[in-house]
Amino acid sequence: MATSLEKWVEKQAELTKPDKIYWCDGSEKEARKLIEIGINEEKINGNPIFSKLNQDNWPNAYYHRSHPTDVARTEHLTFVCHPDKETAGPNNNWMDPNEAKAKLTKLSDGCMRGRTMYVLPYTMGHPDSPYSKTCIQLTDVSYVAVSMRIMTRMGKKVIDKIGNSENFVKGLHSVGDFDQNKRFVMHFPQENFVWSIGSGYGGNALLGKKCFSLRIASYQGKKEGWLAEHMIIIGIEDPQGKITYVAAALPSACGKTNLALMQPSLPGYKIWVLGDDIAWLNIGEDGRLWAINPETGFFGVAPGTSMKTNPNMIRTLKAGTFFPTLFTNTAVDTDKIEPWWEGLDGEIPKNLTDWQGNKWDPVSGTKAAHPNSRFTVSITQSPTISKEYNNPKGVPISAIIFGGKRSTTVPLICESFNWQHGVFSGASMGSETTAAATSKVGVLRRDPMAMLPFCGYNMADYFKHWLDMGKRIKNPPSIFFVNWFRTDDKGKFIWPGFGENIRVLKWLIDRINKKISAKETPIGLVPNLSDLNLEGLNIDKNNLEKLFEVDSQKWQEETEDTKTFLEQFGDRMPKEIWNELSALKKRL
Ligand code: SAT
Ligand code: MN
Repeated sequence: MATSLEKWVEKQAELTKPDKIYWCDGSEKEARKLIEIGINEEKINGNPIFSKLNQDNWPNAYYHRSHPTDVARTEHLTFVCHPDKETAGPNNNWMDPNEAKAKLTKLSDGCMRGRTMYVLPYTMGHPDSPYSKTCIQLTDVSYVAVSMRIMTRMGKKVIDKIGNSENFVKGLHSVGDFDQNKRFVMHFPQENFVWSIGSGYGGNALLGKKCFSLRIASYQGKKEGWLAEHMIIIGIEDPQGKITYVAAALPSACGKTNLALMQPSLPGYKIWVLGDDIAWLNIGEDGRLWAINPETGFFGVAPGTSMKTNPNMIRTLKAGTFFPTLFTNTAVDTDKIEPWWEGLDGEIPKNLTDWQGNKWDPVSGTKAAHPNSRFTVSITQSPTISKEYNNPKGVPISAIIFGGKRSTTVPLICESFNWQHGVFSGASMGSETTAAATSKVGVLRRDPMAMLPFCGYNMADYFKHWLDMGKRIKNPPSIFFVNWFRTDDKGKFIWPGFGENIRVLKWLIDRINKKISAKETPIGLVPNLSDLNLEGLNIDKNNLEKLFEVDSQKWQEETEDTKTFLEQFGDRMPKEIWNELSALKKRL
């Protein structure tokens, strides 16, 4: 007798009509075979899916060039299909589930013809974790199968675990014919189901990532009493060897990965990485908040990554284990057959092919690597992986950091007065947009908790859930706000960032440990300059003050913008959030 899982796969195959169905076992041998298939058989736009890079300098590394229209998340084609529109909220595109399915059924009819359907069994989270989830994704491209094997815990055991139950998260993915007009990423939270067609790009196609671990999982968390967040997880070790665990939310392409792999500039400090993108936060038996990273890899932005900005990431990329390392839409040095991107160390190679496969002309003014070109690499290759990484329980979180990319207004760091105030600060956070999504870059948008594109339900209910969680956590973490991106009169970043950010984290740890006081401002607590270790930095006094300046006029404008944003949610917005806004206005 076929299991529920087998029946489900069969049913999807009847619709999509692949030539073959291949059940992945997650083995190393299989990954090699999939890469071979990507090199020799499958094609995108007439090009092979993978090509081999220089194995001496970049061990086990492969190059992938996407369809030229398929380079980032497509938020306008991403839908959350609750039965009613209000549950999806103004923060999501909504379509009636039946209508969405009818639409996708039509588009999917025969979409895998001539291709192989790969069945990917995986868990998000350690299989022994009480917080992990069991999942199946179907896909018709080796690139996605290999990427999922890096990013998740994939293996045959998952199939045994599912047995004949229906209790697994389902993902159906096909690249279709890459037609943007037939591209959709549809979520069905009531059914734990994601259906994606027309794109092979990470956030649209690796369905365990944003689609499940944030959009669907955030809704599960709301029902089950936990949080799925767009956060890194790190352990900060001080010179005495004490490790403080912190989770931090920043919008896509705002330096999360750099923070997660930071090589601190202050002697004696170390940063241990547990995750660079997603955290699942549960309340432990001890009344503290515990975090696990559901993923097992980094899908990071390549441009700007170098031995100067993120040495630990370069080491990770070059570590070469049995996991392949993928580079997508970077440029390629055609002499050395190596990946290249703007900001990489060393001289610009003489002969480069750009991300679209054309010979690159340095005076053309174009970028050789796509600004959202990416690497996919196993976290296990990181020299700074935390010893707690595989702990099924996760790690206890002492602080939550929210951050955005703001050239003005927002100070380098600011501590919230309490949980409710912190939730309000997170809810009102704004950030300048980046190349991680296909929209205009550099405009300010409100991006609460860096979750605007990823919250799978009405954000008013989400804020309420955060407030409720706060009441249930006996020892809630302190909440902080950071902004590495404030600029001077000439438009240059004031704060050096990267490894120097440890100075900001040190202040945060000193605050948690109640070692120092702080200066009260209308928006929260900022450092007394004397408590910050600024030794060896060369920032002029004016600019230094600017880093912590809270300009009343600018903040009044900020509250107006926040008010307009929050008003979209109407009566559903918890009154605590409005109370915090009024209190802030009064303090200003
Ligand atoms: O959405 S992705 O996972 O592809 C990357 C990001 O935007 O954070
Ligand atoms: Mn992200």
